[in-house]
Amino acid sequence: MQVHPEVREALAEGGAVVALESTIISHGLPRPGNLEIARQIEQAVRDAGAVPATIAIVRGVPHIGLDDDALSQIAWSEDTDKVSVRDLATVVAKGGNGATTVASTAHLAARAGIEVFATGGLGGVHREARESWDESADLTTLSRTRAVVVCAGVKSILDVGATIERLETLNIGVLGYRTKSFPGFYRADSGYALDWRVDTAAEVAEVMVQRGLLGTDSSALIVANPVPAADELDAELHDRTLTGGLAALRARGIRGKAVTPFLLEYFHRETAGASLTTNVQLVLNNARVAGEIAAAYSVRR
Ligand code: PSU
Ligand code: MN
Repeated sequence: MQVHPEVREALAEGGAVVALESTIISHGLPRPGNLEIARQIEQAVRDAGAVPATIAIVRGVPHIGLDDDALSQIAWSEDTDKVSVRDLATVVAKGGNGATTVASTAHLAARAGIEVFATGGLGGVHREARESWDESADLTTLSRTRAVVVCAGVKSILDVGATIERLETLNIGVLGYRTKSFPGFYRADSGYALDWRVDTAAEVAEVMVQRGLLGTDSSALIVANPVPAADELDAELHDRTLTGGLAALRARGIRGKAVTPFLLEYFHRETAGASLTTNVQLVLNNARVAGEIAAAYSVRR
């Protein structure tokens, strides 16, 4: 693994570091604007007082923290694969480029000693999973990976209720950040209630300390941070686009790791960019909160 000098220094001093995933950049946001958004996400982490570490495989080397060249490569190159945990060794062995999902980012971050991680939305249980068996490896990986993942819940393209049940089974804790409702990604409230609410980064840091003391930190903790009300996608537009996207998915017979990127792209196209604006704002918001949590936790240690 190649750890960026700035990240290595911060880790050595027990400073605040936030891991960022790269699939969201390569497969979740449209080119060419994705590069500038990736830079803004890193800046949001910095503004909150932490060092960003975007994670990706560049020419066969896992990178923890990317310089601008590597970030451009991941954002713009056509030959960057979406890489889950099971693909990591193969992409490295072949010397390829890989954008890491929540699962593989959390895995590499934990190996580098980074605990706090920001993303947009988690993968989860897909609708019709009873037939397709499509459940993201994000869930199983987070069940055995030490990480605090700040996200805006899961997209409504998934079976939200089933995903919440799986989080419970897999010992993945969920804290609502200033909410007692599980966020619905493009919408602030998915309609599902949460057991726990926290209101400050310091409160999350206290939970992190207690996880360590109690030995319950071998699985992940989700900090569910709703999109700000001003940035929500219109409810009616959301529902209409969701129905259309799921129908298009079925009609085209799309399967496996292509499902999530297909639906994201469908949303961006069909809402004429409105879902993209929501998506960018919620990621920036998550990056900021993750930075604040990492900063609060570094003070506690
Ligand atoms: N959710 C989003 N945007 C994304 C993803 C999820 O709102 O870009 C990406 C993340 O990298 C996540 C991955 O880990 O999709 C999940 O893919 P799958 O459903 O194939 O496991
Ligand atoms: Mn899947």
